[in-house]
Amino acid sequence: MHKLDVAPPAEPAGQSMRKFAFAASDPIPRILEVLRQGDRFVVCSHTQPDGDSVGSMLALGILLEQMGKSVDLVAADPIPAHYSQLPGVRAIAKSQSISGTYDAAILLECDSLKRTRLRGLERYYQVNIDHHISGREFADFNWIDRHAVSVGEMVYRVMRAAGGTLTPEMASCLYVTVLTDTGGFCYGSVRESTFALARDLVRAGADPIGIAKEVYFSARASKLRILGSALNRLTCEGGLAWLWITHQDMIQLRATEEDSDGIVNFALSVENIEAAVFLRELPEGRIRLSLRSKGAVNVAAVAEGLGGGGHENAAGCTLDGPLPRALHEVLAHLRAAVALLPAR
Ligand SMILES: [Mn+2]
Repeated sequence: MHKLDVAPPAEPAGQSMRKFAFAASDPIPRILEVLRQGDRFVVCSHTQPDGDSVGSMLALGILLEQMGKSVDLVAADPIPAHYSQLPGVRAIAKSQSISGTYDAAILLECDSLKRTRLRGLERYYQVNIDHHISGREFADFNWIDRHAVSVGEMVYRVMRAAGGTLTPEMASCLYVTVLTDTGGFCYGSVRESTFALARDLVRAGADPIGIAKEVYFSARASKLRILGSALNRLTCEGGLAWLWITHQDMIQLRATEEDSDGIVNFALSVENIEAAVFLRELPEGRIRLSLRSKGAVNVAAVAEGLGGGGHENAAGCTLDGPLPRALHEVLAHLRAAVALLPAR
């Protein structure tokens, strides 16, 4: 992979050099036209990258290299530890801005340029590849497939259409996208074709056991201890579940912010719960809230009402402390949202 800012000196830096002309109207042939017509690409995804963002960036990077293109992979945040063993992961540059010369910027699983927290992207021809319900057509070219289990599945389809080679490295990266975005083949858009895809990836060299071990069975002990603190406080009432950790807990258990990722999902996993909230006291005393719902409650609307945002089923916001006050405030909003649901 090329390093950032290695633009050829003959051309002005920091802009897209090409205009793309399309013969096809289907998204995959059009994406292929962009990839074939361009020479230099930058591939980005969202902040706090997850398995789909990391895996799909890496797989698309491998495909572009197979096509003889130059590609930079850039993320604004560090790659979480459980994806650090993925092939080629060190090629992902951590940066806050993009300034090289590229024919196009390819944005994976983002609903806006802002979602990347990378400055400078507006100068480039933008390709948006996403599979979220909340996906938005913000780019020059948009391909949103809400039935795809992961953006990795979409990259896989591009790879097949391009006549690329499914190497063991690419297969491993794509397998991670499918595994994590379906919660281990449990949810999302899982269907028969998902298993056909997984089979193809395993046949090409992805190691399902090794990958599952990295992703699900390599947690730091501090992650489980902080989870334990939160679970001890789990409270369920009227379709809502909530739990929290204090800054003091974080210090005592030597837990990191990454250790607290995903705690909210345990609250949501309780039977008869419609929505869950996890509160984490920040060092400066403000409170970070993660909201989740199983579908009926629009937690994005709740978060927006509190100055935050997100997706219908996964959202967040930051409130002033102290913690009991923030809890009281979010519960008032959530109870109002649950009260609007049809009787169960
Ligand atoms: Mn995804």
